Amino acid sequence: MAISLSFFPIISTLLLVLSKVTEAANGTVVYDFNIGWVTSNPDGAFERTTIGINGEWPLPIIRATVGDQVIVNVKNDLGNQTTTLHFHGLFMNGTTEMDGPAQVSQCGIPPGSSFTYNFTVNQPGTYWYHSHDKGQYPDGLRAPLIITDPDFPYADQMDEEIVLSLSDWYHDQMQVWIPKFINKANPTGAEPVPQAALMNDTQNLTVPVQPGKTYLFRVVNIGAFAGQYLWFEGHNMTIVEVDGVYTDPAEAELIYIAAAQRYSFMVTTKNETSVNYAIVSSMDTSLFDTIPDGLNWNVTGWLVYNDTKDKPEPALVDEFDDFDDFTLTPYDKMALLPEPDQVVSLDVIMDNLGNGKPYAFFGNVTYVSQKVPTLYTVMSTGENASNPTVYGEFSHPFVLEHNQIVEIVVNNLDTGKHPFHLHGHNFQAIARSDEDAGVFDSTNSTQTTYPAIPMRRDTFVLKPAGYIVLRFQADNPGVWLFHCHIEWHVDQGLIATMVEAPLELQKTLTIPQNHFDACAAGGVPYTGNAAGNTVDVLDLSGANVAPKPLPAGFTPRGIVAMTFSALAALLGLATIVWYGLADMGAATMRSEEKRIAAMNHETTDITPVGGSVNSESDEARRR
Ligand SMILES: *[C@@H]1O[C@H](CO)[C@@H](O)[C@H](O)[C@H]1NC(C)=O
Ligand SMILES: *[C@@H]1O[C@H](CO)[C@@H](O)[C@H](O)[C@H]1NC(C)=O
Ligand SMILES: *[C@@H]1O[C@H](CO)[C@@H](O)[C@H](O)[C@H]1NC(C)=O
Ligand SMILES: *[C@@H]1O[C@H](CO)[C@@H](O)[C@H](O)[C@H]1NC(C)=O
Ligand SMILES: *[C@@H]1O[C@H](CO)[C@@H](O)[C@H](O)[C@H]1NC(C)=O
Ligand SMILES: *[C@@H]1O[C@H](CO)[C@@H](O)[C@H](O)[C@H]1NC(C)=O
Ligand SMILES: *[C@@H]1O[C@H](CO)[C@@H](O)[C@H](O)[C@H]1NC(C)=O
Ligand SMILES: *[C@@H]1O[C@H](CO)[C@@H](O)[C@H](O)[C@H]1NC(C)=O
Ligand SMILES: *[C@@H]1O[C@H](CO)[C@@H](O)[C@H](O)[C@H]1NC(C)=O
Ligand SMILES: *[C@@H]1O[C@H](CO)[C@@H](O)[C@H](O)[C@H]1NC(C)=O
Ligand SMILES: *[C@@H]1O[C@H](CO)[C@@H](O)[C@H](O)[C@H]1NC(C)=O
Ligand SMILES: *[C@@H]1O[C@H](CO)[C@@H](O)[C@H](O)[C@H]1NC(C)=O
Ligand SMILES: [Cu+2]
Repeated sequence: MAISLSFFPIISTLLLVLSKVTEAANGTVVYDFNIGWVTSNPDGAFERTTIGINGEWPLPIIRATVGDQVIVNVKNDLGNQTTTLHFHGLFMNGTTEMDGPAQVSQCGIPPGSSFTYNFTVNQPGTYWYHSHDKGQYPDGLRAPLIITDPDFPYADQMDEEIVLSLSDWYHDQMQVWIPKFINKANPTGAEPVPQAALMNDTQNLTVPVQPGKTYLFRVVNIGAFAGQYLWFEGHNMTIVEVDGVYTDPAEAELIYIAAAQRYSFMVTTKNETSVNYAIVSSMDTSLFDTIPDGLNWNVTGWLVYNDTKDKPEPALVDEFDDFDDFTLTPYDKMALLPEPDQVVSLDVIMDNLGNGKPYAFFGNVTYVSQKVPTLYTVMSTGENASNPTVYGEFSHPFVLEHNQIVEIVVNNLDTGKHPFHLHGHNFQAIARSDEDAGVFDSTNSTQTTYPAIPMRRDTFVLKPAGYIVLRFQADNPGVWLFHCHIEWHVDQGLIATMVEAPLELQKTLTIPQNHFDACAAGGVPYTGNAAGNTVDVLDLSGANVAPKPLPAGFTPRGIVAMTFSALAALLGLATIVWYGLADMGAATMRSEEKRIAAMNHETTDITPVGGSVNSESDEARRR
């Protein structure tokens, strides 16, 4: 894989020429990104159209030093899709308008338009940037972002730094997948299974190492869906950072890195160079409803001590005994936050709506993007900005008061794992149940006995049919999403919106003109409530809403799944591979849809798979 050399940032150090005092001279790092289509073939199996930057893919790593001003000038050259960039894990403290999610803190940048991200980085460590629009980043628009720390506490224990990304990889574009996935023909919501796993956007990666040295690996899972088990044969890892939070050193043989998570760890090489060692990353197949024939869910690389020697095949691992991140201790020893002022309790539910398509819900609400970006609603609704109503029911808003202690409880009523991510903050992860523990019981003292020094990060895995409890302080006025970082589940609506200190924001924030220009160029309103009503902001008529649910009493997913199994059995299919259904013939689809229509008391509306099945709200939800 060619790695582009054409992206060296223009680093202009602001020399304090006029002053004889040598204050910290912080730099400005400028990146000019033309985002456009290129082709790539990272798994060597299929060349596909991919989103590149300045004509290249893999994408450049964004690098800066703590204290720097980072400016990313984006020009959208995609021609046929809007785009945005989110800088995952950066708090954007004081610059929530730079956070990136489309229809949340900005409008999607329309083709042909430009947009400037401008923010100061005060957090050291390992991050990444990615599109936060239309489920788009798995098409290639994702890469690491590294903030160097002159005061890195483990600097004296390491020799060299190595950035390593892990990813899943799909051969089709998201705009092809999403309508097939959120489709009546896929009632169980089986997520598309990736075609390959990648290490640094390639396979068979070689990592040249020297004996007797300690390398700091900064690993980022930039994938769309799959968590990855990672191990280095013959070497242990000493974890020192998770998601930008330094930790006390913790030794691990094998770690699990969910989509969007980051780990930094030190690996000390051996003193002799006669053998090379495999590095293996294995996609978590428990997330996949089916394992297609021929799928290799592993990707291998090597620590190469001597490139004239063999690169050995990795030994098989029977069971993954992965390190438990809940046991980590932050290096700064920040204590458990006090009892919460506000508790946000969210139940994860995967279910169908009346249109027969599969969605994801917090409680009874599946997220739908609103007509006006939520932040712009904050800025244009005056005192009503404290009233969640103005943001529209389907942005699933929670208004947080400035500096409140907030606790988020997430109960998993689904049987899959979900890596939950909060924008704008790290949270303390104060409880995580095992699989199948059921819902959190705040009256049970065993469950509410929290660590005195909880681990913190920005993306944390919720186990199947279990719960997590998170705490943070609302000390960062802004509009921040809380969502599962499996991109399919984002597309299905597994998102809530934290509107933090809106009245504070009105006092302090200025939205740059080029942000509004992007809205205007795309014909997107940028004042008023979620529905674009500027006169009566409590009147939400016309706001984007989810499709109607099935009538009460039905358990649609069960019925649909049953109907489907029966049909499948009739057709003599051994297994249901949903994306194969496109070829199953219209007759089958029709019976299933009639059944749903009957339940709905609606007229049958039969649309071929992959055809024009997107309702307006499906379109709206694809951010
Ligand atoms: C990596 O090596 C394996 C085994 O030789 C091969 O099947 C695969 O295509 C290689 N991948 C790339 C991207 O070259
Ligand atoms: C430079 O960055 C450091 C670290 O974030 C910060 O403490 C300091 O205030 C910054 N100095 C200036 C002049 O902005
Ligand atoms: C957008 O353009 C790219 C590059 O030509 C193409 O591969 C893709 O199919 C188009 N996508 C849509 C949704 O039109
Ligand atoms: C970036 O933001 C800083 C601080 O608000 C401002 O001084 C500077 O002019 C901005 N730069 C650009 C290119 O927008
Ligand atoms: C991964 O790619 C980046 C450039 O994109 C490079 O800096 C880094 O060294 C690579 N990592 C390894 C382990 O080769
Ligand atoms: C790795 O750690 C495990 C458990 O702590 C230990 O048994 C093993 O010997 C270590 N391996 C190496 C190569 O240091
Ligand atoms: C390598 O050699 C150094 C210096 O002799 C020694 O301190 C260290 O323990 C050795 N490391 C290993 C992995 O054997
Ligand atoms: C690498 O292996 C070759 C052949 O086995 C040997 O000649 C050479 O000295 C080795 N180099 C190192 C650095 O160990
Ligand atoms: C991937 O690696 C795991 C762990 O060693 C192994 O059990 C599995 O068989 C491998 N899968 C493939 C397709 O090689
Ligand atoms: C969700 O439940 C609440 C409380 O029962 C209700 O007010 C609201 O209308 C429901 N929303 C949806 C979308 O069903
Ligand atoms: C309290 O929680 C613990 C741990 O989940 C559980 O084992 C226990 O049964 C619960 N006690 C009650 C009274 O529910
Ligand atoms: C944001 O900045 C304010 C003021 O400097 C500070 O009190 C607060 O802790 C910061 N919050 C975060 C999440 O960085
Ligand atoms: Cu999820």
